[in-house]
Amino acid sequence: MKTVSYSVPNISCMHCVHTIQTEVADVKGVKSVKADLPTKMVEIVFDEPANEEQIKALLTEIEYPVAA
Ligand SMILES: [Cu+2]
Repeated sequence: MKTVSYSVPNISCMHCVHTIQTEVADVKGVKSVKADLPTKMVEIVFDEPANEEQIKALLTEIEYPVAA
């Protein structure tokens, strides 16, 4: 099990938070997703077969790219 924390600058309202949580939770292997509006951070707990590359690619695809 792995926990990652990403800065996602595009988070601007509760709708963003909801979209991110719903989309990332659908990835196989993801255990929990917590997006936070005030800090614009997303904390994700996952296990195989999920991986960071895949999660970051998904966030980019839904227009919430992780800050470099
Ligand atoms: Cu929003």
